[in-house]
Amino acid sequence: MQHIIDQFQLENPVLLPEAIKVGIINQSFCLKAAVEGGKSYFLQRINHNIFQDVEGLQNNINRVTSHIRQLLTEAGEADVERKVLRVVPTKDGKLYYQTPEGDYWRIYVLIENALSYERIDAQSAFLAGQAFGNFQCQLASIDTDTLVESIPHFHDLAFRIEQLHEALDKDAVGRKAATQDIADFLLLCAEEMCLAEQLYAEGKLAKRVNHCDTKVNNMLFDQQGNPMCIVDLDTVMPGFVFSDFGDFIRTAANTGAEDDPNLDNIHVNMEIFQAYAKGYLSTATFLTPLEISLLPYGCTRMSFMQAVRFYVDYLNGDTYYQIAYPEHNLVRTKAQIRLFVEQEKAKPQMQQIIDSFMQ
Ligand code: GN1
Ligand code: MG
Repeated sequence: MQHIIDQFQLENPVLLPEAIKVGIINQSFCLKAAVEGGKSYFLQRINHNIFQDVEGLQNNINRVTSHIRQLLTEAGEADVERKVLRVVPTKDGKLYYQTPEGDYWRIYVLIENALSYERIDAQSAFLAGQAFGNFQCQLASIDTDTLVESIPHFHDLAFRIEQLHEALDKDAVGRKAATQDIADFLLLCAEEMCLAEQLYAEGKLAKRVNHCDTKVNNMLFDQQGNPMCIVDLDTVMPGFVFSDFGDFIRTAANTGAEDDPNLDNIHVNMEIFQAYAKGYLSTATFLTPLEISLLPYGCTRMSFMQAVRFYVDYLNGDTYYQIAYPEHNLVRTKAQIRLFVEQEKAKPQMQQIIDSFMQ
């Protein structure tokens, strides 16, 4: 791995890479500074089966981080380097390194003394809502033509339903028969959940630049508990605002785990929902009344889409997500379906909360 590290413009020597577990797509390592007071780095092998246009992906990230850095600098922010990621170029000025074997690697400067959470309380959810609303405002001034879809049709639910039909038709590893009830349920809800695609086709809904992976653990907090930096920018691309609102609620306002084998653990934490919505609506000033009124739909949409994606991967024989045990994607699917059902039940209450902030 030393050969890979040597390709990049690091400011100081680093210790041997330590594998760290973040996300379920890329492989990540920490490169701690080998000298007192030196910089540490975050090394990642990009999963290029999933991100097939690595050049476009890295250009997106560079575009977004440079843009945010400029806005923060203009606003006179202190400590800008802890508030936005910095991509480390290779010695020949590229944003990634491709090995002779065809693997892709990239390095960021590590943001030290940062905390990330799998679960947060209501006060942090409020601050996180403000921070994500603000992030979307910052991205609003990026010309969407300068970004590529790093994964084509990533949060296009109609496309995900097509993938479901294909996976069912193929039944690549013979998992369909035993899970037919799941397929039936997902297909039954599909049309209603594609409301955003329908409104977009009718010209009623706009696309905006979104993060598209606003899981609670993709926000770094400082030691005082204030949101500092939004990370994991692989999927920043144009989409519906529901992606970012919904994915945060999907992960932060679930009393169970994303892959909880005990479905009874899974409920909507309304306190977190309320706090996040309040924070988000205070900074996401660009939202139209239609977008605001559909935020509860945005939550059910994202849990539903995640259920479809996990189930498709299960049917396809686990080719996309890293799994920890053979039935992991099925367990994930069932947990996301339960969350979706719980959110459907909580929708009227969610709507009331949103309405109360808009009066
Ligand atoms: C993947 O690897 P990670 O945790 O950043 C996925 C997200 C899913 C998430 C589910 C590129 O994100 O869309 O919501 O798993 N990212 C991609 O945990 O597919
Ligand atoms: Mg991600």
